[in-house]
Amino acid sequence: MSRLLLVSNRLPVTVKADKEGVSVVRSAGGLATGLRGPHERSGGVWIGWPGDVSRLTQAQRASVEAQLAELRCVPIHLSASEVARYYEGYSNRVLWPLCHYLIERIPRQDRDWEMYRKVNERFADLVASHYQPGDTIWVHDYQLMLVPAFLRARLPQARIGFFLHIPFPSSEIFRTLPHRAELVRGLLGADLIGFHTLTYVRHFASALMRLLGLETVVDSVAYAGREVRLGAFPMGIDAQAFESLAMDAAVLEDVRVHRERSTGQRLVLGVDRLDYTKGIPQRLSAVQRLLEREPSWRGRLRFVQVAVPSRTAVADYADYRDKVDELVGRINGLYGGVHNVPVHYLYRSFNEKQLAALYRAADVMFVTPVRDGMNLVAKEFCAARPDEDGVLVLSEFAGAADELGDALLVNPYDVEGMADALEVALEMPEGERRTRMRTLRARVKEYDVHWWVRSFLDALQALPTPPPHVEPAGSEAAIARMREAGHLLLLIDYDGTLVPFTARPELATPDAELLDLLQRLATRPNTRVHIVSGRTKETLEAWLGSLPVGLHAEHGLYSRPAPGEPWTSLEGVPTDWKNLVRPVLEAFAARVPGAFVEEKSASLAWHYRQVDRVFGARQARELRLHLGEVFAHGPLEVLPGDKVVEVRARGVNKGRVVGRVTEGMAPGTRVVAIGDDRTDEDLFAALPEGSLDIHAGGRNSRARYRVAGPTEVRKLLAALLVG
Ligand code: ADQ
Repeated sequence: MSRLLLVSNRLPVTVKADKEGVSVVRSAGGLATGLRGPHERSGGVWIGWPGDVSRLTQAQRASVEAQLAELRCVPIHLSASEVARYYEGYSNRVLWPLCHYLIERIPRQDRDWEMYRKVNERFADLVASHYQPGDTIWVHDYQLMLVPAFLRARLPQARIGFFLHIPFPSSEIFRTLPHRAELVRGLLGADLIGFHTLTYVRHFASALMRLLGLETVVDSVAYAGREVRLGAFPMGIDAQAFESLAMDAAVLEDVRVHRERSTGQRLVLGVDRLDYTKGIPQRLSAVQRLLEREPSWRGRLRFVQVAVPSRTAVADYADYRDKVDELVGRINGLYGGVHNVPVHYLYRSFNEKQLAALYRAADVMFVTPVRDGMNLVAKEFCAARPDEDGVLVLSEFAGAADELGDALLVNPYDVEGMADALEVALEMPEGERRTRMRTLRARVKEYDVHWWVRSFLDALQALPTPPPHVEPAGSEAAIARMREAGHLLLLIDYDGTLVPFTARPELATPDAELLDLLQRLATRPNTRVHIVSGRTKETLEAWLGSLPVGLHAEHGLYSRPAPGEPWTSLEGVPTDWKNLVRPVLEAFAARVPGAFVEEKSASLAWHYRQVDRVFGARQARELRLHLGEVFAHGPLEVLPGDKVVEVRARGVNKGRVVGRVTEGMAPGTRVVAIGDDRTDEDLFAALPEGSLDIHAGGRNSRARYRVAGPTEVRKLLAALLVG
C-alpha cells in the first residue's frame, strides 16, 4: 500500500491541558476510527488543525508537537482570525447552510471567501511539503473544497481523492453561491470525488454541466486533460465497537436503570449535535402533536433528547438553542405532571458508553434531520441493538435513508405525518420490529466504516496511473519551432479556432482583421495555408474564397487547393442515407427549443448551442444513442462536436486532407495543425512525423501544444509575421 496522506480540517485528536500538563488524545469519532488502521499501516501522516493552542505555554506547545508527531499527525495552526473567517465564517455560515438547502441563513455579504481560499492554499502548501512520489492523498470535507485544485497545481502527478461528508445540493441551490464555479473547479483537482449517495453525485454532475458545461459520462468527467471520477461511498460506522459496547456489563446495568426509570412508559430517543439541520424542533412538534391528539399517550411516553453543544460561536446556533429550549418548556408545561415530564432534554456531550446504553434502552430512535449528508446516529442505534429490537424512525432527507429502507421513513416537514409514524413505531408488534431490525443491522454491520475506507481507497488506487504528465507547451514554444522551419504548411480549423463560436453558425463571418491576417500569412515566404473546416464549400467560398489559401469543406469531403481552381470531392461517398436521418434530426429539433438542423452535402448536423445546457446535453446523448441503434449498420458515423451532433458518411474526416496537401511538399516543410474540436483530433492523428499539433482550448487533446482560444491563435499566427 502506498503512503496515505490524510487531510481534514480537524486532526482526529483532542488537546487537553490541566495542572498535570498537556496531553493529546485520539478522538473516538467514526472517521478517526475508520482511518486509523490505514493511516498507521501506510506510514503516512494526517494533516489538520489541532484546535486552539494559543493559550498554552511555549513548553506545553512543544510537548503537544511531540505528542502529535508520535501519532503521525502534522498540525496546521490557525490564527483567531482564520478560525473566525475560514472556519466559522465561510465554512459554517455559508457552505454548511447552502449544502443543507438553508440559503436564507447565509449572510448577504460574503466577506470570508478570500480567507477560505487562503487557508485552503495553506493546507495545500503543507500537504505538498510532506508529499513523496507515490503517495495517495485523501482530503476530507467542505472546509477544504479548494485543496484538490491547489494540490493539483503543485503536484500534477499525485493521486488525490476527496470526500464530501455533507450533502451536495441540487445545482439550483448550489448556483446561488457567488463562488460556485471556483468551488467546483477546486474539487476537480481530485482524481476521485466521493459522496455519500448517488443523489449527491447526480447533483454534482449537474452542477458541472450548468456551471462549466462539462458532461459526465457514466461516472467520469474529462477536465483539463485528466479524467475525474465521481462515486457514491456511503459512510458506515464502527459497528463492531458499538455492538460490543452494547453488550458491556456496565452498559447493560445503565440500560436496566433507564428501563426501570421508564417503567410503564415507552422511551423515545433523539441524539444529535445541536444543529439547525437536525430537525429537533420538528421532532419536538411531532411529539407535541401526538400528545395533543392522543391523550392516551400522556404520561406513557418519555422522550429523551441528547444534544451536544456545537458551533457555539455562530449566532444562528444560539438562536436555535433558544428555540429548542422554548419548545421543550412549552411541551413539558402542557403535558407534564407533578411527577414526570414528557421531554427530558440534555444539553451536553455523552460518551460512547452512555450513548450505547441509551440506544439499547430506547423503544424508538427518532432521527429527523431536515437534511443530513448521512447521519451516523441512525446507524449507531442499529449496531447497538444486538437484541434485535427497537424501531428506527428516520427522515427521508438523511443520506442514511437510501440504505436503511427498513426504518419508518418520515418527511420532517410534515409534523402530522411524523406524529403518525411515531405512533406506528410505538405500537409496532414485536415480530415486525425484529424483522426490520435484523435487516437494518445486517446492512450496518456489513457496510461499516472499514468497508467505506477500503472501498474509497480501492477505487482511488485502482484508477489508471496517469501517463507521465507532459504539460502541453504554450505559444512561445510553438512559435519558436515554426520560425525555425524552412517551409511551413499550416492546416487551420475555422470555428472555435480562428473565430469564437456564435449563437448561430451563419453569424461567425470572418472579420477584417482575420482576413488581413490570413492574407499576409499566405503570402509569407515559403508558407502555405489551408483552412480545414466542417463548413459547406459554399460558405467557405463566400467567406474566404478570395484569399490565396486552400479550402477544405465538410471535414475534407471537398477540397479546393487554390482560388479559381475547381472543388473536388472524395470518391464514392454515399448520401442516400440522408433522407432517413433527416426526419429523426428534425423530430429532435422540434421538441428541443433552440435546436435546429443544418444540412450539408454529405452530412447533417443537429445544433444545440442555444439550448439549456443540461437539457441540450441530455437530448444530444439520446439522439446519439437513437441514431446508433437505428443506423448501426449503415455507412454513417455519428460525431459529437461542440454543441452539435453531426451525422456523416463513414470514412470522411479531417485526417483525409493531410495526404492530399502534403503530397509533393518541399523537403524540410513543417506541417502545423491548429484546431479546437474533437474532429480536429483526426487531423492531428494523421500528421507526418515532426509536425506540430496545437489544441486551441481546454478539452482533452492529443496535441502537444496548447493555446487558450481564437484570440491566442491569432496572436500566435501574427507572431510569425514579425521578426
Ligand atoms: P454530523 O453532522 O456531526 O456529521 P452524524 O453523522 O450524526 O452527524 O455524526 C454525529 C456523531 O457525533 C455520531 O458519531 C454521534 O454518536 C456523535 N454524537 C451526536 N450527538 C451526540 C451527543 N449528544 N453526544 C455525544 N455524541 C454525539 C457530518 C454530516 C453527517 C455525516 C457525518 C459523517 O453532517 O451527515 O453522516 O459527517 O460523514
